[in-house]
Amino acid sequence: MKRRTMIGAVALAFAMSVGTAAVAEGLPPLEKKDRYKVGFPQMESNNPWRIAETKSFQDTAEACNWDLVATDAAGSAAKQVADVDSMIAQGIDILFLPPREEKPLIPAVMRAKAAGIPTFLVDRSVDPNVAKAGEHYVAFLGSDFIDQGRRVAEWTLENFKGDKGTIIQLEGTTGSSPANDRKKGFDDVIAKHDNMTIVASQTGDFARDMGRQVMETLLQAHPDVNIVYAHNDEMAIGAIQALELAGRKPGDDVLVVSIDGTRDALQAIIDGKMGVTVESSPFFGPLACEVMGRYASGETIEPWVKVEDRIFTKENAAKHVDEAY
Ligand code: GZL
Repeated sequence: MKRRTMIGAVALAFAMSVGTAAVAEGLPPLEKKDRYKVGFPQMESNNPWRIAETKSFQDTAEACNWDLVATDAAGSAAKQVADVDSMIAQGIDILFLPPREEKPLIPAVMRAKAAGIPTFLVDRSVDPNVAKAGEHYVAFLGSDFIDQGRRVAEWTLENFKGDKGTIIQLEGTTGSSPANDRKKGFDDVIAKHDNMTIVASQTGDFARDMGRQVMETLLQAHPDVNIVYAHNDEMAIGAIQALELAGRKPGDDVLVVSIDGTRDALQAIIDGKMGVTVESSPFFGPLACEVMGRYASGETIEPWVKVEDRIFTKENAAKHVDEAY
């Protein structure tokens, strides 16, 4: 650790002396070398999206000369913090962190920086009022979750056939940046339309079975629901199961709309049970490799390396279902 901190300080002094912008003020540099010890502390593996993301890092490791240290926090932010601290102690060269929730991982991000380890946040971010890209971590690699929520709402407004929309919202993991922002993006658009009402909004923790259970409960309280907005496809599939168990016909008397682009969601769209899913790609391995290479070459990385998302509907789901995860 001491050696690494000293290298960091020397590298920073060199960069400042020759006037290059090799690293933004205070960020640990990444020296160029043949192989890197890369930390990837995954938050959980309870859904196809998470599994696809982890596989993307594993599949990239050899091509990018990584000795990958990957862990699984099984849905616990506290365990994810412990996993980060363990990786710091192991002397990783770089950290790619998908923070499960916006706040609990911030101290670990600070400890990585103090240890001279550059951090990139992938797929979720941290509270921007506390930790900032370019200062505490290098950059966030991920989608625009507000825009995803906005696009789902706009598609819903264009394609809902009824006069009055009665909406149930299934939120993602409480305190996570995708849940916060997908809610904001959707709610802000819906609020502008008097004929659309969100009658309930509750977390299903991005999980299929919890999504099903929450939908069963909310359906009892709101039998007049005719739109279900799920923050991810797993909860949307769970909601479809709950609706069918209750004798409803998703796609006919309830419009189900979602985000991610999983294989099961594309199949549900093909089967007429889901209306739309806005893509949120889990394939971060190659992007992490490319951005890491730029950083090691001394480039200043933009604070948000934004991933562009497609939209899947009955017009194109069949074309893409075979490539889906
Ligand atoms: C989005 C990611 C979300 C997915 C969910 O980048 O954080 O977490 O949308 C996953 O499926 O659980």
